[in-house]
Amino acid sequence: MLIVHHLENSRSQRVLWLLEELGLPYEVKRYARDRKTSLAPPELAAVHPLGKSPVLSDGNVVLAETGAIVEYLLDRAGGTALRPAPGTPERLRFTFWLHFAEGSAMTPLLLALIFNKIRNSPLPFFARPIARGIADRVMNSFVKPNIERHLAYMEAELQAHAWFAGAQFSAADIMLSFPLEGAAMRVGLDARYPRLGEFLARIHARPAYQRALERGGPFALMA
Ligand SMILES: N[C@@H](CCC(=O)N[C@@H](CS)C(=O)NCC(=O)O)C(=O)O
Repeated sequence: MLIVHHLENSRSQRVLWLLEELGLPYEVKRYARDRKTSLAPPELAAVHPLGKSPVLSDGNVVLAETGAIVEYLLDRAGGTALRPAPGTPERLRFTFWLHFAEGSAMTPLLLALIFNKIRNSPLPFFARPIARGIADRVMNSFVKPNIERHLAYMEAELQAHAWFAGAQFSAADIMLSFPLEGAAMRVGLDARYPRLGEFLARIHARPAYQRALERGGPFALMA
């Protein structure tokens, strides 16, 4: 039996969604974040030494890293429309976007989360302007420009293709949902990114996405 070790409000939501799209049976083991630090509880480190989510167990297999889990599940499902055929331009696009999601898109979004936290943390009054000044400078000079560069590229690609890999919905769209939901929450998807906003509306309307929310529990990303 496939078991998804699912941390609330986290990347593991994508694994539940993929499983619903594939129609594979699975169990969900839910974990709550620490209320103060938002970190994963120690029980997750008992499942996998990295102590992060998602983790997938399948008999003797214990696998971390969302992209690896996605590839594992696609292999396990056999022929599926969620991964384009090898040797096609769509397959190369699929591979690119699958890796881009965690390899590039998430980095500045994680930095935005950290610097927003620093900016809003309770500090002595004399330290507050210094902390805010540093946070704002890093956000404006490095973090936001990188997020905007990524969003502009994704927007342009969706102007040319219905989905990220091409004409068909694929697991690459599932991988990109998390950085795009994170960007919508942390920097907002303004009028420069109409296709990205529309992409989020389209994925949220998918029955499998809705079913995954029911299995995983409430889903709200940290600002
Ligand atoms: N690149 C990894 C990132 C894993 C990761 O950072 N997961 C977050 C959930 S969004 C986590 O477990 N955070 C809690 C913690 O670090 O304690 C993946 O895609 O699986």
